[in-house]
This record gives sequence, C-alpha cells and structure tokens, in this order.
Amino acid sequence: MSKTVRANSNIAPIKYWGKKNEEKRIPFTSSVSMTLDAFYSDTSVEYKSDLKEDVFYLDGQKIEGAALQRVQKFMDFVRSEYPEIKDHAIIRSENHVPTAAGLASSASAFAALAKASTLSLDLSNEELSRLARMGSGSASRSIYGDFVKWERGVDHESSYALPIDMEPWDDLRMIAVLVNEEKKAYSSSEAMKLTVDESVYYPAWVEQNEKDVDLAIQYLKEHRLDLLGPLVQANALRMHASLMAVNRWYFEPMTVEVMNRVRRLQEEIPVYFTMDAGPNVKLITEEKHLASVLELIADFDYVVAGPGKGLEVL
Ligand code: 2P0
Repeated sequence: MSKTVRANSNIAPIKYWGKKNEEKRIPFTSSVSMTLDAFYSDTSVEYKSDLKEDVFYLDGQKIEGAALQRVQKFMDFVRSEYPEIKDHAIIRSENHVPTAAGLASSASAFAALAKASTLSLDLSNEELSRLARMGSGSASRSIYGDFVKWERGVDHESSYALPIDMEPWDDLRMIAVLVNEEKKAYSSSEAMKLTVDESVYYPAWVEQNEKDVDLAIQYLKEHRLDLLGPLVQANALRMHASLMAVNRWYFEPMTVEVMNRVRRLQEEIPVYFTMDAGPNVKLITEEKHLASVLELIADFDYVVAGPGKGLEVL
C-alpha cells in the first residue's frame, strides 16, 4: 500500500494575483499565507508499470476531463523532472473541506500530490514547494505550517515558499463565512490572467503588493493584529479593484453585507475581512474575540480555522 500524504489548505493575508510565466506559474509578486487546520487533502500515489496513463480518483469518484488533464500534466512534469520515476500512477485524493464550504482546494491538493508523487525521492521542502507550484500557485505555500512567504523569484529555481521565522501565533483565527456555495463565476487562473493582460490598475497592484508583503511579515512577527488587519483588508480590496477594472467581480449582495457588518464591529474589536476568487468572506480575529465575531455572522454557515501544520506523511 502506498502511504497517504496530508496537506492543509491556506488563505493569503497578502494575495498572489497574476503570473509572469503561465506555464511555470511564476507570479509577478510575492505573497503571504496562513496554513489552516480545518481544510486539508489526503492523497496517495501508487505507481504501476502496466498503466498507460495516470488515473485519478477524487473523493472515491473517477475523474475525467479538464481536472484529470491538470493532474496528468503535473505527473508528466514529475516524470520529466525526476527521470527515476517512469511509471504512470493511480492517484487517490480525498478533500476534507467541511460541509459544502465551497472553498478552493487546489492549494492542499497539489501540495499533497507533490509529496505523495515523490515520496521515494525524499525531496527538500524547497524542492516540494517548487514542484507544488507547477500544479497551482497557492500550493507552493501549503508545504509548510503556520505563516508562509512565497518568494516570487524570477524562474523555476528561484520561485518557492519558505516559512516565516516568527514566534507562533496560535490564537489567530480565520473564519470562512459561506455566503454562496455555487460554483464561482470565473476561475482564479482565468480572472488573474485577464487582470494582468488588461487591467489599467495591475501595475499599481504589483508595486503596492511588494510593500504589503514586507509590512505584513513585520506585523506578523510583532503579533500586531491592529496593524495587520487593516493591511490585510486593504490588500484584498486592492486585488479585487484590479479585477473590477476589467469588468469582473466576485461580490454577491451577502459578501458586501458581511463586509459592512465587520466594518461596524471593528470599531469595537479587532476583526478584519479578506476575500479570494469567490464570494465567500474570510474574517481574521483572535480567539479571545471569537464569540463576538460568531455572533455577528450567526445567520450564516461558517468554519473556524486556526494555524495548521505543514505536510504530514500519515
Ligand atoms: C491567493 N488566490 O494568494 C490568491 C488570492 C486567489 C485569490 O492563489 O492559477 O488556484 O492555480 O496558480 O493558486 C488562487 O489561485 O491559481 C489563489 P493557479 P490558484 O491565495
């Protein structure tokens, strides 16, 4: 039996939005993430010499079409990068995203697949991060636990993530508020490409994001939620502003409702929002303020996450 690898998903307080190199997923900017304990993927890879192509089961279902092709392309890269791996494989993956969370899982999926497909090679975390990036940009960050910086780099060698060297911040919480569980209107890959190609605000995003990354790391190290929170919120809005300039948005009425409630509550307690390539809102606060925050969103479904671990071989 092949071993199972677990990778947790992550949410970025400072976002990745736009690729300089589409094929290798080299981003225009660095980004900063928190690995989440509540969302993870469990994946095993069984190589078989008699297989003609890779086979992919997700949550017990045999997958075909675009999702299969994306996994096969990743496995082709594994075989081209590491010639000692020659065979095709049966890949089994289970996504543990709490009931209908409607949150993207490519980060945990490709981080787990990077490790599970190369277990016999015992690659370093840096090497695994580069490899995971080939599957999905945000997956480069899910190799590690807690707080992570993905260094944008300039090519395959130099673009990978590293843990942020800081005291643990175990009582930080990320609450995913589920405002809409339908499939998102546009994939993040497609939306970010359009932003890069056509948004007049994209150069400003790139310039500002580099500053935001450095400041966020400083505030994380200092455990200063009062400074980190407003920055995180502004960074998300800047990302969405760059996208809105090309006539695309992920905002639903309830997205804005949650944001308005958070804005009112943040006059009293430190709670801030961020938002990714979908209408759900994620709130950042500390454990001691959790009860007030949950009261604010009691009429929504939500999932509370804390800092999660890096890759684990189960
Ligand atoms: C992030 N997002 O930093 C940003 C913020 C969405 C909004 O990384 O095209 O699935 O596979 O590299 O990693 C989602 O994009 O995109 C994402 P690809 P990915 O978390």
